This record gives sequence, structure tokens and C-alpha cells, in this order.
Amino acid sequence: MKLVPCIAGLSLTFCASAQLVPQDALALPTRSNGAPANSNGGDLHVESSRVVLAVGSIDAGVNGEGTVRVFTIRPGSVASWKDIHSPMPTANGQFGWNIEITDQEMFISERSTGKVHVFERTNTGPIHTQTIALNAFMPSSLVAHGDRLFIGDPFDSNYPGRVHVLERLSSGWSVTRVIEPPFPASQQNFGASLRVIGNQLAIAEGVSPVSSCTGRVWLYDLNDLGANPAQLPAPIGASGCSLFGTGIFADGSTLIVRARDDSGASSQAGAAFFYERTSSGAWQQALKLGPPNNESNWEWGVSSVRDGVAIVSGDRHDAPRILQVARRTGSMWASQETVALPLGSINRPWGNQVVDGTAFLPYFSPDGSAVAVVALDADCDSDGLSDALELRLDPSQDCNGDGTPDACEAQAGCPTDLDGDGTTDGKDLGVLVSTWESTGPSLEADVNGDGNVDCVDLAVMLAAWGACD
Ligand SMILES: [Ca+2]
Ligand SMILES: [Ca+2]
Ligand SMILES: [Ca+2]
Ligand SMILES: [Ca+2]
Repeated sequence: MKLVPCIAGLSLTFCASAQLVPQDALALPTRSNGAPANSNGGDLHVESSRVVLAVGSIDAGVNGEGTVRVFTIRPGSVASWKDIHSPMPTANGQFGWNIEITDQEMFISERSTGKVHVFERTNTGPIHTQTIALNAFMPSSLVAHGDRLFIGDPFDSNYPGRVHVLERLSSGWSVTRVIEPPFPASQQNFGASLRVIGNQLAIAEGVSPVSSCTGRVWLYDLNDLGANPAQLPAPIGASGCSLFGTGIFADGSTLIVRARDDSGASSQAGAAFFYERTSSGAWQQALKLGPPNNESNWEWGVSSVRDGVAIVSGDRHDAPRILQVARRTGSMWASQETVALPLGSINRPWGNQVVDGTAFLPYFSPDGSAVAVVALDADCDSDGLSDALELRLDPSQDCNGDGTPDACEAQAGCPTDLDGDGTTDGKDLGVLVSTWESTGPSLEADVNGDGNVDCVDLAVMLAAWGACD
């Protein structure tokens, strides 16, 4: 297993588990002059046998119209991809600013034209079905939930921001109401970020009250979206014009709010504030994560969270290469490790996604933008996908159910070369088959040494097929 540098506090240590897949496997589109495109993150959808990751390259293409690259990630094959273009390409349209993937559809906003394009997901790829043209200045957040779609439209010099609520009608998606902020004030960025969690819709005002720009988050009951939302408790330990609400990330009972310019530790360090919902339904702050060593001006707090694991990073040019990992035990969150991304040319990570101990980070680099894939937990074949994610996507890789992919259960050397001729081939397989399901000590074909000749040995042999290293 390779060792890569980790930074813990002030000391440089080594992490055994962080691995990266080759970056060319997940390269992102370029601009018309061949230069790497800028991104605005993307969305990740976990399915039964694959992970679908869509990343928006917002100024890619001949006229900078934007492109969305959709990767399909499976164990073994790492990734294949397909590009989606705007059905009505517009120069500098910023197609791909926000992406939302559901089981049936993909929603992609084109920020500078104020449009949201809807695609039906099919076996042959996404098919454009509808373009939603809003009376919106700049749709900047997008959440689909069942038969409803929420589009945040926070930016305009003349209004406080608003959230459009659309419903799926027989004619397609239609605006059925608009949520206005409870205490409207110009430029307070109501709708800067959005997320559905449980039976609530969280809507942030990134700049509110405008006089102090501390930000706040409102919680609407999804059943009525009424005029009297609850307010998420104000962050403890925040300071300055923190822009609390720059981003919201949620999973299960966890809500994470990014405060991009929080100065609680140092000037504009930024932070992620973790909240947990108690059994009584109340929200309580569980953790604040600022950048390592409380570096100033790092604009920290870009987050993702799934199944009790969260990752946090920044998206500033000069603060990009470190990822914090936090894990939940019960209702307690703790920051557990800091992973340095061993990529010299990463210039700016644009977002992050985490699932089963594997992190995906779209990033900009002068050498070519791409998605870094980092295993945070055990990754026995060092391909960047954690063992846990590989087994979720293909449970048959673990025939003995011990949580380790069978192909990795070999011992040192070349134990699958049973006849010692330097190659694992049909002759060795013949020996294995002839002693199949034997048990006992010192069996020649028991290549993992567990006393059984079984499916694990077969998996190890197939993985080692060919000449010994
Ligand atoms: Ca792996
Ligand atoms: Ca196994
Ligand atoms: Ca042999
Ligand atoms: Ca065995």
C-alpha cells in the first residue's frame, strides 16, 4: 500500500489509506482554446451497481456555453463518461452551474440565462424533455424532492431573493408558488442555498441581516411551506461577516452549513457548522470545522455528508489541497483526519462528494481540470475506490463476507503460481479445481491460507492471472 503525506496539526505524517486513481480517467472538458474549464461542482447519485457523478464545466465549449460531463463509475472499470450540452447553447451561459440527479431525471441550470433544463435519464443517456425559463435573475441553487423542484434565485440588487417552487404536472414542471423571505431586505440572498432534510426545506440567506451579513437559515415544513418558518439556531463560534448559509449540505439527521467568510478563528477563514437533529426534532450545533491551523482567507466549508461521514474543503485558489474528514458516532461529530491531496497542480477544488469512504473532488488545474478520487478508508487494490464502495457496487466480490474484496486476500509473493513456473495460468487453475472445497492445513491451492480451497482462492487466482510480478 502506498504512503501519501497527511497533515495533522503542524506535523507531517503519512496516511496509508489515501489513494488516487489516475487523473486522466476523470478528465474534465476544456475551453475552446484548449485551456482547462472552470467548474461549479456537481452532483453524485449512488445506484445499485454504479455511481453516477455529473460535473459542470461552466465555461467549456466553443463559446464558453458550458458542458456537463457525466461519469459512470463501476468497480474495476473506474469510469466512463458522456457529455451533455445545453439544448439551446448560449455564449457564456454557464450551463452546468447547478446539477441535481434523481432516479428518473437530471436537472441542470444555465445560470446566466436564468434557465433550468430537464433531462430524462434513459439507458442510452439523458434526453432533454423541458426547459424551465424562470422570471429569475440567476438561479443559483437547485433541489428536486419527489414531485417538487425548488430553485433558489438569490441575486438581484433590487430584491431580497426568492425560491421558486415547481410541481410536476401533466404538462411538465410548472411554477406553482414562490417563497418570499420572512423578513425581506434588499440583497440578503434568500435562496443562496437550499436542501431538503427529512420533512423540512432549509433555505439560507447568505447575507442577512444585510448590515452585518452574518447569514441565517430558515426551516420550512415541507407540508405547508408556510409563512412562519423556524430558524436554525445561529452558529456558535462564528464571527464577522461570516456569510453563514453560503452552502447547505444534508443527510439523515445532519445539516452542515458553510459560512464562507467566517472569522471566528482568523480573518475570513471560513467554516462548516455541523448540526444534528435530536429525537425531539430540535437542531443543535455538533461541530465547527475551520481550516487546518485556522489559516486566514481560506474560505473553508465546502462540504458533503453521507451515512455519518463528512468531508470539508475550501475552494480558494491558495487553499485547496487539503481535505478534512469528520465522522459521526451517535449524535456526536468529531474531526478525525486531514488528508493532503498529493496533486501538485491542483489549483482549486470546486466541490466534493463522499460515499462509503470514497471522496470525489472536481478541481481546476492549469494542467487540465479533472476529478480527484480519494479513498479515505481501506482500498486494497489502490484504485482510489474504497473497499466499502466497491463491495456496495458489486457484493459478489466478497464471497466469504469478511468485508475485504476477495481478490485482495492473497499472501505475499506469487502464491497462485502453484507449480512454480512463474505464471498463474490454466495449469494452476486445474490444481485448484481438482482440490475444490478441500479443507485442512497446507493445501497447495489454499492461496490465502485460511484452510479452505474456495471462491476466495479462485478470486485471488483470477486477479493474479499471468506472469508473476
Ligand atoms: Ca479499491
Ligand atoms: Ca472477502
Ligand atoms: Ca504456474
Ligand atoms: Ca483459501
